[in-house]
Amino acid sequence: MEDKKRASNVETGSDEKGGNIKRTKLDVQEGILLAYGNPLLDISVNDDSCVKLLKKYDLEANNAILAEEKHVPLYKELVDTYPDKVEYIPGGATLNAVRATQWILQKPKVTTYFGCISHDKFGEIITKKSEAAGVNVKFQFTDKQPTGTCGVICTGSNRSLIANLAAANCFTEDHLDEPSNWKLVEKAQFFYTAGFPLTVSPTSMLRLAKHAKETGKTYCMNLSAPFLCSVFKEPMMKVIPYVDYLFCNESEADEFGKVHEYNTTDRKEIALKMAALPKEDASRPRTVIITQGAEPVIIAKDGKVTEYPVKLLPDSSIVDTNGAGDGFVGGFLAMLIQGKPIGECIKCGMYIGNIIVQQPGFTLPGKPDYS
Ligand code: 26A
Repeated sequence: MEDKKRASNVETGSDEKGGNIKRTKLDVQEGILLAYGNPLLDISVNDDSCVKLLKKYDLEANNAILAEEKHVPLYKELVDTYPDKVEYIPGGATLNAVRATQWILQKPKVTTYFGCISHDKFGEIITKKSEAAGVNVKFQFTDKQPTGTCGVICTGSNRSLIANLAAANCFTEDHLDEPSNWKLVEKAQFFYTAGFPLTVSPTSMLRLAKHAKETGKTYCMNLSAPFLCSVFKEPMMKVIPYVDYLFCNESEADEFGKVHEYNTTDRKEIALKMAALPKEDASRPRTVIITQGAEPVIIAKDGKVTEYPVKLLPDSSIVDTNGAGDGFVGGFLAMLIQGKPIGECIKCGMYIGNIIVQQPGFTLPGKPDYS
């Protein structure tokens, strides 16, 4: 289906205060965007003295990894060392993104979210906050593991993410087969998964991606972390042929370029090569979107590259960068699902990214002031 057709119910009415937002409220269809991810509760500390912990646990200042045995005591140590600074914030990259989409659109249940949690306190927090944000959460539940957590260590403008997936790791494809859930899949026109679920249920991603291709819908994915590009290269490369919009940040693009032996450090060239990777539905060329922090966003499509400069913030207004990329995706998708041109998708993505870096963790303040 063409983007234009999808957006045929979008009016171009008079520009009231909050223009685009007001129109969106009326027009964008419930359940249009369906996402699958790892629901996690972020246990976040923002303090420069955390560099000691980074060293102790052999962590990079700016990375996202799966927790290993050696990281198990980290979570308690974070809480014990910084009792007054630790914050519990709903996270999980995909869930963050759809919360951002909801925040911009201010209309309940435009997005549907699948993931696995447990019936426990952290699961309850994630559910309450996501529902309050307007996300139609359809969780799978397990009693084998507690709800997943993610240690977030913010030092300066860096963030180190150490995910203990626990219940999130128990997600199974059966959840899609549940008839009421599959109805939601059929209702959706757009799909989004971070790259992270590649470590959990790549077959679920592939199933959604194939459904999107067969029905002319749009599939969007994120590379999400450098380790996914190398360690999970095989499942990733099975999904990429179905991906219409591929998001990543600078470190993921660099790692992707290395793993695929692109023999260049020029990110525009990497973006072009990623866009030109084989595609199942070749009639709809892939768009690659590379965010680079304060550097311009790179877009590659159809053998062409465009750069979009970012509005720079003074260092003093940056609180922490955790979730900025997810916020960018959420804003981008909020416009994409309305059939808006790419420039508007990027503008809205940047708007949210800019707000997120000025907040602790993935927190969205009040209502958007976006037009
Ligand atoms: C499989 N891994 C490593 C992960 C994650 C993750 N979400 C899903 N799976 N590692 C970190 N995150 C989330 O990324 C957000 C920031 O982009 C964190 O929960 C954090 O909210």
